[in-house]
Amino acid sequence: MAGLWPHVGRAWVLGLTGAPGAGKSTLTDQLARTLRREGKRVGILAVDPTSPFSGGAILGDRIRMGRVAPDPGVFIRSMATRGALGGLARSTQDAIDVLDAAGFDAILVETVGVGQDEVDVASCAHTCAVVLVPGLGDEIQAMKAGLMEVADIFVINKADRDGVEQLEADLEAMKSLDMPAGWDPPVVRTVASTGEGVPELLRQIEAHGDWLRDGEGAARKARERARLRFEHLLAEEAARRAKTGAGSGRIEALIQGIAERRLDPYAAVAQVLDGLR
Ligand SMILES: Nc1nc2c(ncn2[C@@H]2O[C@H](COP(=O)(O)OP(=O)(O)O)[C@@H](O)[C@H]2O)c(=O)[nH]1
Ligand SMILES: [Mg+2]
Repeated sequence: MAGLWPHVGRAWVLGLTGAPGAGKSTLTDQLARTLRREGKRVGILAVDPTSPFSGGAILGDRIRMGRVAPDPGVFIRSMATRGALGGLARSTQDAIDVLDAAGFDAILVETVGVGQDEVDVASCAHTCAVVLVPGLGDEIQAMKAGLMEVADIFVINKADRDGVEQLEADLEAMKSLDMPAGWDPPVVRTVASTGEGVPELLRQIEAHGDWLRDGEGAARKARERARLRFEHLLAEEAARRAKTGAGSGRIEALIQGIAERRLDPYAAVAQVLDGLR
């Protein structure tokens, strides 16, 4: 990372998050194609253990062109590393940095929007698009769990289905309640399977980028990302050093002590950290 760091910071990172089946991979594929036509190099990180492009159009494309003319302008990586050291957000952020340093202009990060892990992943992006589907009713409720505040753009995908107006009305109503002043997240309708609405989505992504760069948004977001990353790494490294310092035998004894209720967990942690120099 020390070697890469001087080269990091050029790429635009777009997060696409939403429920499984919402059409994130299909949308990512459409966006990637459009960006390729503009001559941009595109990195794709699929942080989606449920469907890492397994049936997606990109895989199809790669197989179709794969053997003769692999597109060196597109790089795809699945990040099904749940449970990995440091968590999904860290490995995703590291992968983003590698692609950024490698000169990819745009990095598309697909995540399933369910838990805190995914909200953290979404916060790795400059622009976060929350992908919703009409007719699912509980969608908006699910978003209250934290995705609402990370949304820079709302995408109503599968706009070829019934219920688009209802979802749009629900979103607008919710926005007027919850949104701080500043950027007003637009609602964009798409049909990812045909590409309809994708140019408008790209236009809104660019508009959000312009807004970030013009104001203090970009600097503020960069600082939030830096803080999150630093704090995660600090906690992780502190835990690692404390454990190494104390030795595994002592750690196991403390754990046993907590299990047998001889020791409260806070006291156990304090004992280890007090030994950390
Ligand atoms: N009718 C319709 N189907 C779509 C649309 N976008 C994606 N799909 C289909 O929905 C399914 C799930 O799409 P996928 O991109 O894998 O969703 P993901 O799990 O969010 O990545 C696939 O069968 C797609 O072909 C759309 O706009 N309209
Ligand atoms: Mg997918």
